[in-house]
Amino acid sequence: MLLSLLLLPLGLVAAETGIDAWLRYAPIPEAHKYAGQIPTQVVALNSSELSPVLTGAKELEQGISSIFGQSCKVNRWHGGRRGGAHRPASSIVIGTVAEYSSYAAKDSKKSIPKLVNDGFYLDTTGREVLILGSNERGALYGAFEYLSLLAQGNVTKIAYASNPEVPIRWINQWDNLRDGGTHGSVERGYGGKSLFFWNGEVRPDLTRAAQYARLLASIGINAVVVNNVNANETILNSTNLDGIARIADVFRPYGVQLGLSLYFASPKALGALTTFDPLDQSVIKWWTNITDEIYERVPDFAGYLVKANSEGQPGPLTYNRTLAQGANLFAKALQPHGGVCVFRAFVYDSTTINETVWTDDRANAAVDFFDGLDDQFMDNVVVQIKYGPIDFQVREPVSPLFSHLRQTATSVELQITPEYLGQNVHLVYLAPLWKEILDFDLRVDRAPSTVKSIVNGTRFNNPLGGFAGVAGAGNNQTWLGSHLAMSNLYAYGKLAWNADADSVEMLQAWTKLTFSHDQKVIDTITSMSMASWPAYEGFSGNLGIQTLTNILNGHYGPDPQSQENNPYGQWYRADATTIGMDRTVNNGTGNAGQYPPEVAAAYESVDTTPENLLLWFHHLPYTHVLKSGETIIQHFYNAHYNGSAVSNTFPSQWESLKPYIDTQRYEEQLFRLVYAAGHSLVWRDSINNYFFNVSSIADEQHRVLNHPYRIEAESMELEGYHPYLVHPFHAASGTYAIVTDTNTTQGTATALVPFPAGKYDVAVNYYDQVIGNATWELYLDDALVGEWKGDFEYSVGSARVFYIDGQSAIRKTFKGVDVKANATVKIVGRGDGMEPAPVDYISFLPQGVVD
Ligand code: GCV
Repeated sequence: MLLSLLLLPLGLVAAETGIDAWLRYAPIPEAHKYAGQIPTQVVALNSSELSPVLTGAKELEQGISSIFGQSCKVNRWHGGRRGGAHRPASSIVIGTVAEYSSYAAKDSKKSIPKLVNDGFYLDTTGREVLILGSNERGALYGAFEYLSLLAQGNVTKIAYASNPEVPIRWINQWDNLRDGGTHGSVERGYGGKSLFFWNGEVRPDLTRAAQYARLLASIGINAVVVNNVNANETILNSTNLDGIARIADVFRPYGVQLGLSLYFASPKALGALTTFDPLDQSVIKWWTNITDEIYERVPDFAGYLVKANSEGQPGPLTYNRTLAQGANLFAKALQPHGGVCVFRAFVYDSTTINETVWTDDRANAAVDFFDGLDDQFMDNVVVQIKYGPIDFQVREPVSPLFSHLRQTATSVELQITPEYLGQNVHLVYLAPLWKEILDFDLRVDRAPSTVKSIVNGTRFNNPLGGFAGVAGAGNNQTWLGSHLAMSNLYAYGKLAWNADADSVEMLQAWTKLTFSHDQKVIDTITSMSMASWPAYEGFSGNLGIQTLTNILNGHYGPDPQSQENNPYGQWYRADATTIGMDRTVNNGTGNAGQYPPEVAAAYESVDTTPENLLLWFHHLPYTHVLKSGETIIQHFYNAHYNGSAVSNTFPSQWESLKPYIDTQRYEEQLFRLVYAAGHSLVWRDSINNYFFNVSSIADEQHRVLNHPYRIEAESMELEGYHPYLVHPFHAASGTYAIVTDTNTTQGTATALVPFPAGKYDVAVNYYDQVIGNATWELYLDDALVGEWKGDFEYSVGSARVFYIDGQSAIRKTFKGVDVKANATVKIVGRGDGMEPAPVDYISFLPQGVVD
């Protein structure tokens, strides 16, 4: 053992899959130095097999042995008071405060600070380490906290109580019962198939579900809603209710409760009633019965999550009932059992708004729908509000609804799975975005009213509020699809526990636990992660204009035009001279007026609106001058260049960590970062070309539409390939790509390289659609430089893309290629499936040039 401990600092890079996330309990550097300071046994004050206390004790045993190479066996306490003198030194005592009271001798009993539900007390100052929860779950949280400190090499003597910010610290999984359809197994999930469901039923093997519960418990999550808010009534059939009970069983030892999303029309769709009117007696009875049945199977069932009258879902408005009447239908059925009805505020009608009506605005929907209902919700209803008024965009103001619901408990819905932020192929660390939302002061009644003070209940005295995180975890080994993205899940849990937690501190603790204690690793991952949201905002959508992505399918690559002229309401109203939504009261949609007066006044005026939200609230000429002195259009151009330049530093930053990170995780992450760097250029060019086309205003720095190192594929000599006009036009350099004459034949594109001899990074921009594996070969003077396949869809979980567009556009780079004078470059493409081996251009980039 000693030998292996001594070797550890040198050889910590064995392959890892990522499945252990931050719970790797990796041996810490120089673990032997801690010998004598680490307890050698755990006393579990609750020995019932399913108790989270026992789970915590076992976790301590496993963790300590793994971190320190030292045994720390669990002893189960079976009652009887233990005197101080007889207690073995060097032990950890874990249990609830009540259990500790029976256990400890009067003379040695510590006084425990006040704990709220799920809180814990951790004390390492005495002869025993005490981990005491206000309840069993709290004790487990304390065990994870202690282990996290140890795994970070922190053995300082500490004694403190830790209480959660909010009672509702939930994860929402948008898991479908079946794979397939437009959204696959996990809607907006990029980490594989559902952990819970397969083929319409609950999976027989729930091992991964249990592992997920463990991961979530370690960051203080206390419930998971396991199925998609776009729910299916069959979740409530008796086979699935039995299955649901099995999921709850594997969650229980981790203190994680189970919740379900409901399909509002289930009484009709499943129960064969003729109505689902929430005031109809037969409907009320139906929901009461089904709820009772659930509680028979799952006595600690958390409650329901309801999406109603939104995006085609039925709801109370279908029967002219109010949203409150809809929510209360479920709340009443849940109330006798202590369950909660979480009712989503994401209610909007995409059939009635029209961009040509200047005052129409989807951002107004939540307040319009919920106004007047504040005093009508039952006490066990929580209204769950997406952080911004539209839909998880790269930047949005806080939803004004937080300031309207004063008598109703609210929770903030954050999206861990970054649907609009690069889908875990791009790196985007979200904690800074979430913190801006949580810390935003709505100034209700001209008094401090941060979002966190509203959802934690202190501002309006609503004790039942909280956080919902849409996670999208799946069954691949990385959980979310990307190793670095796991910092978002970690930070979400930490913020739900303590909304004041610091973005960098969370990130660095996570890095130590997930990768390494080495300062170089910590500094590099901090630098990349903290730069990632601004970089993504830079190349995806600036000044509050939203993520300019394809909103009609995918939500992934650039496609600004898809946001305009349709009833989804993610408009930015660009014309040849002006851009932005006028949301002022004076002249626009009135949305600014939905905020309390001080905030409304700030948003009403161009001068006082924060510039990162300028075009969210104002419609302005492209030539409007910002505080920086740039015009709006020049700011767009610059931000897109700067953001993509930052993204292009990530691969080399990550490469500098090669000696410190195991091969598998290193390679998998590098693959994503390299791809994302190339895709950031697709974003940059696409959006810049689009706005140049709309505004006809040239880039002062002459970069837009000026790419001196490119050879456009359509300008090459083609055989078996022909030019193809890409839609949208700005998703191709020069608007054209080339495609093979049929989807299964070969094409060749040849050109003379018009650059001097030298060393170049040769980049080929091509398109990889989901169905088919086209192949490409790149030759210089008939010598093969490299070959590759269109199989990207198997290695990333981002949206499935059928088209040749900004979502399927991708870059393959060969670094440091020696190019002779007057060389000939040739691409040979072979179509397959839907893929006609499309190519956009080839770049010959002198060393250090990014384009
Ligand atoms: C689950 C957006 C997403 C949908 C999601 C919806 C919601 O529109 O694109 O996938 O549906 O929000 O939050 O209900």
